[in-house]
Amino acid sequence: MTGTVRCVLAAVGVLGVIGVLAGPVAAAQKRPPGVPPGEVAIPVAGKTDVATSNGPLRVLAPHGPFGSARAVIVMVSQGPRTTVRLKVTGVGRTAAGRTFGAHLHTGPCVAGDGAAAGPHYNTDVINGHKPVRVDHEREIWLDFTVGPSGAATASTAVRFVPRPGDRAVVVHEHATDHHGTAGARLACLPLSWD
Ligand SMILES: [Cu+2]
Repeated sequence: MTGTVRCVLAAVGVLGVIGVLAGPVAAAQKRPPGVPPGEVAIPVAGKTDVATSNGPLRVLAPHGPFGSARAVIVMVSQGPRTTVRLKVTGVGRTAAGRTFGAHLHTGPCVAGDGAAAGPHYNTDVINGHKPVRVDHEREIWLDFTVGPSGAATASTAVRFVPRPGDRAVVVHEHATDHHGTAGARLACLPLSWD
């Protein structure tokens, strides 16, 4: 399945989505909602906003290792906090051991058009706070290191809730440095919610 859904789920649904991310993508698509074995059930009061995306990475640059890669993103917002988890599979074996930068960007994920994704989603910029600071607390950074099987996971937690939109998680060629820079845009996955 390619695409993005946004929904409001009760606690069991949220845990189901997180459980999906915990397992292999192919198996997860067949797994019914619920808490899989080994998952810790965290009580959640009231409603929680969840945005998910699951599908092939869209290639932004030729010759990268993401031509056959897929990803799952789950973004859960509760009150003022947001947790995002990313799982990537099917990365080319030549990339094993490499770390790639990944961030939520403000614009959409358009194959072959890395510029369409726009800048990083930065809560200071979005809310007009100055001076703008660039770090993992004000942006959603999901750098990952590829394992020998071509899979990787990343997660982050921030104290803001990104505003709705058609956005992209962009994968870059290098790990993110302290300026928020990570090199060329190699691939992306769309993430939309409203
Ligand atoms: Cu980026």
